[in-house]
Amino acid sequence: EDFLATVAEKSHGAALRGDYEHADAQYVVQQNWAEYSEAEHDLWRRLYQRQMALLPGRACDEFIDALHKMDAAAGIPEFEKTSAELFATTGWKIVAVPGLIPELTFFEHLANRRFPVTVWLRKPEEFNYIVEPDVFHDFFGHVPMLFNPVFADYMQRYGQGGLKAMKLGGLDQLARLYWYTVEFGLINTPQGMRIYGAGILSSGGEVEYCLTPGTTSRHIHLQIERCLNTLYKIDTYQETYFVIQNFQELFDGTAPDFAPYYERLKSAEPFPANALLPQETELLP
Ligand code: HBI
Ligand code: FE
Repeated sequence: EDFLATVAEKSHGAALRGDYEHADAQYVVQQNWAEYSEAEHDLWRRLYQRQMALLPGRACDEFIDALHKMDAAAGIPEFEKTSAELFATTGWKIVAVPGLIPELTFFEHLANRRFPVTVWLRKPEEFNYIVEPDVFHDFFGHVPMLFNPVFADYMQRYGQGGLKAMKLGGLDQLARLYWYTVEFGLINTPQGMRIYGAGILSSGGEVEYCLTPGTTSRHIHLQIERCLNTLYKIDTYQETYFVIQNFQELFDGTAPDFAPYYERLKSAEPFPANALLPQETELLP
């Protein structure tokens, strides 16, 4: 609801930043890597270094291992290079986009194993917080996880589900699943709870916050229908983190037909972002 509304507004707003007039029918543009300034490459390096000082021991191994294989430390990467490696690994490609694109186009890309990566980089004054995904959020936050075969399959299935949700009026619900998994998801591992959500992996403060015990935020095991019915906040740390045991659980959770979920939920009052239901127990980060 509010996030989706702002996506629409932001898509318009981003048009002011993005170069939509050179986009094709699927909003794909050239990255024009040679046009990035040295100052932008330097900002990228500072963002990268900040994250790499925080993520070891907090990001899941799948993210760290993939990132080490991508040479993304030296400056804003050339999408083509990583796209070829990604395609050879999980059949996904990177497509360059001017910024936020319409839901339908976004889902169509995911359903065809294409991940849209924004071409512009935030301004230095947006170092700590950005309202629209930029190249650092999309490339650093999202692309490494697409090297994991099971997560890659989940992302494609999410795209297919999005196309279906648009026909069934389930967009609001499905956006919550994206938000609480792809953007802000946590995963349990034998070494403890770890981060796989791009929104956290590409941010500063939330990396430590989400794994700090004793905060007011909930950590509960992901239950798909409950997640589809849980509101989220777009401009504060999350009040609930949904935790999975493994990526297979995500993939399996999206196997069933969601139509009955949408049917039940469209007349239901969504849970507030900080809800804890009677049968739920809090997991300790
Ligand atoms: N466009 N480029 C881009 N990146 C996104 O993450 C994105 C989008 N458009 C819509 C959107 N996300 C959300 O509405 C998803 O929940 C579909
Ligand atoms: Fe994102």
